Amino acid sequence: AEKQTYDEQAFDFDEYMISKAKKVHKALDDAIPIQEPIKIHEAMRYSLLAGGKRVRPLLCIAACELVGGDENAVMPTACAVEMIHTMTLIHDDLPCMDNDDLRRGKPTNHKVYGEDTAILAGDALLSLSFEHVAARTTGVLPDRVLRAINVLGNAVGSEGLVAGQIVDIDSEGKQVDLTKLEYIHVHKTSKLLEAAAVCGAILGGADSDDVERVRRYSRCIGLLFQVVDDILDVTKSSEELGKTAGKDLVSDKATYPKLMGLENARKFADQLVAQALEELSSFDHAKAAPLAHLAKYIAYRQN
Ligand code: GRG
Repeated sequence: AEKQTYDEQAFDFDEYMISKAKKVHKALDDAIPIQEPIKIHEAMRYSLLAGGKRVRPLLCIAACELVGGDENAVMPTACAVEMIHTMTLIHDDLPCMDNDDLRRGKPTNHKVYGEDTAILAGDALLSLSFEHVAARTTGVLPDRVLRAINVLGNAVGSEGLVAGQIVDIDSEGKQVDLTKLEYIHVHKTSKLLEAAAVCGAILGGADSDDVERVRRYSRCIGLLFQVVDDILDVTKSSEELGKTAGKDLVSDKATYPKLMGLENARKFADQLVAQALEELSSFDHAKAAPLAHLAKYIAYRQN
């Protein structure tokens, strides 16, 4: 019953998201000045400042504030997770990966700057992300900064995003069951969302129990993100086609609706929201409001 009360709370989630996103945008803009060599800095800025929902920085900041920390303490890390996210998108769009021409409504990085520069822009963003946390974090015990860098490195590498991507690539054209689908999503999507929130909690001064609660919350959010994405793909394309079977029900790609049916996928999403809210239940209600609303925003978004 407690988790139902968030709706009634006087908390303006849209206002919260917009104001935080603006601050993050400004901090990202400041993090990469246009300097020599101009081409690489422009390419980095092109994708980083192209828009996007800024869900990861928001998670990082909200988790920090949840445990009583200050926004300024996590801003460099909030920027770092968006730099990492952006570099994975740049590399994911390359001809040797997904070969996409459009991202965030604009031509992809390699379409504008060429493949060579796009690869380097991704590399430079990844490197800068760690440098930025190490160099710019202030007002936090060094031990906590080290722990945050550890969490970030783990989320990106061969136990994180890279693991998800390689298993995804290797599954192409093969039968993918629910266990494998979940493995891919947990690594490609949840790991970085999880790292964003966990780093926010660590830098905000959380004890280990609270860090684990935030970790479990964000793991639900990551899966939720994917389940809802899969559901929207089906419902959107069936609207477009005016038919019951959507694009992803007929394509080769494994999705939740395909493997468990649309109704069960919706039930799974509902369970994940409930679980996410449950993890927040021991925190101060007002401080948990942004994360509670974020869970619902991800669950009930229409596109
Ligand atoms: C780390 C060197 C290195 C490589 C990464 C390419 C790759 C290996 C991994 C791919 C990871 C990937 C593209 C995962 C999908 C993540 C995802 C859910 C993207 C969509 O995120 P949104 O909706 O996007 O938050 P916006 O544009 O709003 O930021």
